[in-house]
Amino acid sequence: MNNIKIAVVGGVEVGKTSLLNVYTKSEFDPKKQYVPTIYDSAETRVNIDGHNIEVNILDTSGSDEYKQLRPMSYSGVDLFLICYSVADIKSYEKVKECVAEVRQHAPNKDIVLVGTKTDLRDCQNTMDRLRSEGLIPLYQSQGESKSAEVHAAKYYECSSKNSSSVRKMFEESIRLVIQKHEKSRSPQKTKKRISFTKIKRLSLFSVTSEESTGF
Ligand SMILES: Nc1nc2c(ncn2[C@@H]2O[C@H](COP(=O)(O)OP(=O)(O)OP(=O)(O)O)[C@@H](O)[C@H]2O)c(=O)[nH]1
Ligand SMILES: [Mg+2]
Repeated sequence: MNNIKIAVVGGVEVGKTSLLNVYTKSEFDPKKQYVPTIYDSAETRVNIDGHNIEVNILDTSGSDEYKQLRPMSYSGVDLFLICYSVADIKSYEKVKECVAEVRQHAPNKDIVLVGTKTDLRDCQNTMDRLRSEGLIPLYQSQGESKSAEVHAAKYYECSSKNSSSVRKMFEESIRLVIQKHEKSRSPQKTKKRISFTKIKRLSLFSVTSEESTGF
């Protein structure tokens, strides 16, 4: 396996582009003006467990304006990172919708759920804003339960602002793709043959037992 394609999907402003920038360019500038994405991509080369792999990462728009356009880039994607911000309940509630969209176009591909902006749990302004709305940030247990609910392969939390866990999240996701690919290439024929023989033996047994009981 030489190439892997990953798509980053999720609500508006959850930090998808920032994840890409931190991972591929080690770049995060909190003063940089937010620019909504329509469609973008980035490449990087990694060596994981001895595999030298070119990773193509697709950056999608979180806006519903591009609902029709977004899935056009899903072809050939190996894994989807579905992102929500831990300081944005709406983006958390949108996860199911994002998963449904992805599953409709790529039903057999793995999904990894990513809780972004974890630094905001320690940000006084964010905490005050959430409190004024009668809210609190989303915690790890809520991410994990959402992950189980949507049958994601994994759940990760990270912060682009302090670079926490971004690399780990991408590398573990790439590892998932490699492992799935290797599993699909490993010989399953012996297993299948054994189970076929077993079925034959079982059906012979049922015929014999039916005959012996006189039916
Ligand atoms: N505090 C904090 N802010 C972040 C983090 N990641 C992104 N941001 C900020 O959140 C805003 C949106 O980030 P983007 O990465 O552009 O979000 P996006 O999901 O790509 O947005 P769309 O392209 O519109 O869907 C920007 O102002 C970023 O600086 C993070 O980890 N922590
Ligand atoms: Mg973006």
